Amino acid sequence: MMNGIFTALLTPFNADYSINEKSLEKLIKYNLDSGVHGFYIGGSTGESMLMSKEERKRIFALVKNCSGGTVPLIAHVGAISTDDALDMAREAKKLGYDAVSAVAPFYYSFPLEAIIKYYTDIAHEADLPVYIYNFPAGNGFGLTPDVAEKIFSLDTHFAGIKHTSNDLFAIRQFKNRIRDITVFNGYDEICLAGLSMGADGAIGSTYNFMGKKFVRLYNAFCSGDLELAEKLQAEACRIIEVMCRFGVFQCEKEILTLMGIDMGPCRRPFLPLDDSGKREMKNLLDLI
Ligand code: MN9
Repeated sequence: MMNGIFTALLTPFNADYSINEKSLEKLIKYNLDSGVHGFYIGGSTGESMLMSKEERKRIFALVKNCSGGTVPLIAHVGAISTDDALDMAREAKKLGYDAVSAVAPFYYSFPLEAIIKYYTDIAHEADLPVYIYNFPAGNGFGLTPDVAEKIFSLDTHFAGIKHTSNDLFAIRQFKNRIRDITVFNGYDEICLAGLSMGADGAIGSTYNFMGKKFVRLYNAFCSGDLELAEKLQAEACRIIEVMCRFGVFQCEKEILTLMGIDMGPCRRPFLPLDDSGKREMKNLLDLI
């Protein structure tokens, strides 16, 4: 079973928006040195919805090659099309990934039965543990404990949920009602709250540059040092609050660039970080 702090890996781009493979390697190395317990590849943070299927598969291969096999890797294969998701899931399996994850199909407001079938198709095809990516604010589908229970009863590959939602009660419900489930907290600003409601770990974007802080927080929580865990969460929240004002991914890329890993821009239609955002990120550096 997986647990701990997983970095939802950013995708560095060159100025022309192509994938910056050198920086990706550096970013992975930096995160491994920070002590993170695993990687979540090609999710929202990785700008996967702004990438072609071929690029997403390329990222899976690059990360697999440079992560050295020391930590578990979860490939996000979620797509609006089941066929695309299955194609990426097959690739993840072929590359030796430890698990796949998928956001629910979106845009057409698919009926629940269609969404359930999408997930069981992925579970069947990937033949790997499957983590449902619950991101109601992003794709309009909220995974309730009832629906989760139903999906998990349909195929033994279902292993867990990446819960990117402020509904903390749901974490406890998933844990109480589904045997052996692994729940990852999804919003870094409530990481400690998620852990205290039973989450086994956390997957997040700010761990790209704050991995060390959150690994300390996780260890403090596990060893019962709540005072330290709270202090670290408060520090992180001060940073995340500023980033939310300017655009989280743009800010993360700016911070890492300032730290020496050239991350480039976010893909359009994300707007570039303006000058006041850049100044604020410089000011935040000392707090990291
Ligand atoms: O992967 C991320 N979720 C999204 C998790 O970006 C949708 C989080 O790490 C957030 O970026 C972060 C800031 O809100 O908590």
